[in-house]
Amino acid sequence: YPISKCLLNCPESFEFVVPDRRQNSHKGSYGEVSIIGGADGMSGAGILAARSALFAGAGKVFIGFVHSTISYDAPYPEIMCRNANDIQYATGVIVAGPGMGNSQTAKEILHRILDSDAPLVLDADALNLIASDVELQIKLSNKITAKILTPHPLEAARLLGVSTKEIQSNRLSAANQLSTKFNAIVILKGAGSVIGHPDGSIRINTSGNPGLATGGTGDVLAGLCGALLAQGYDYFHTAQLATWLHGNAADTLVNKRVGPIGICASELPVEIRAGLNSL
Ligand code: NPW
Ligand code: AMP
Ligand code: MG
Repeated sequence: YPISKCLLNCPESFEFVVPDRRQNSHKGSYGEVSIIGGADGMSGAGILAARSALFAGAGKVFIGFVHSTISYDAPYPEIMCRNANDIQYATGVIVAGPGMGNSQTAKEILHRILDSDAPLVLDADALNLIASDVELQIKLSNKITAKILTPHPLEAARLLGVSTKEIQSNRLSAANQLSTKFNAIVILKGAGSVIGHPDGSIRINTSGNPGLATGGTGDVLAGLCGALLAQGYDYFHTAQLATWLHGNAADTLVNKRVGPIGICASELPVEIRAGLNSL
């Protein structure tokens, strides 16, 4: 299969249409996203993901904070903040992991999430918890709703029980192994993110730059995936569009000389929104 067919290098390479916002629509038409994460000391990760989901057009955005010591007052007035134990796991898309930590509470919440029927985006500590718990791995593999996993190379290494070096030496194979193992779409992040489909299809993203090598950018990608899934995109299309838009946002910032040095994760959602509205 020619590798050129796998390259995501411009919106024209998408094999799907990005629909317009419908005239006769309302917030219920664009889905709900709940970000589960933001444990003590990492509330920023949850907030970055939630803000990203908001800027990417989700109808309603919640954060379920995993610990209770921070204020539940919204850091952005549009975002609804709860304790993770009080989130309704039956409605909307769940994005679990950004800043979730590896506490026993986090693990119990992840069990509840994997027992629910919610479409899932799993990132960061949700993946680390799964890597260390066989029961969670079985639940994830058996879950039949849409699943997108967004590991960076070390998270992928933990999930496959190998070294980061082994992941990086054959990224296509690693993405493929993970998507087969968990019957999920996998976005193996890093320069040239690789997207694997359980049927063996692969896409390689060409947007993005080393300005993205800074804390919180992955959390923004996870929230973006959640927003697109909530708006009805198929899970493979969600992964492709999100990965491309995320890298394209960083490229736009470089073109404006806001980077590559010093790009901040919180600057990406505005550019992601511009990218989405221009498609
Ligand atoms: P090294 O250094 O090369 O050995 P961790 P985390 C590797 C939250 N955050 N290519 C690399 O390893 C997250 O959401 C909170 C090769 C790197 O040091 C998580 O919940 C923030 N290697 C939690 O923190 C903002 C690569 O992985 C190591 C690689 C921990 O997540 C920050 C890091 O992995 C953060 O998002 C690549 N492309 N990429 C907040 N504001 O609240 C990564 N690695 O140890 O799992 O830590 O990713 O920071
Ligand atoms: P995380 O490590 O979870 O914060 O995710 C980092 C995000 O930045 C992922 O989307 C990576 O693909 C992206 N990224 C990191 N480094 C680079 C790079 N050198 N070139 C392009 N994208 C990168
Ligand atoms: Mg991350």
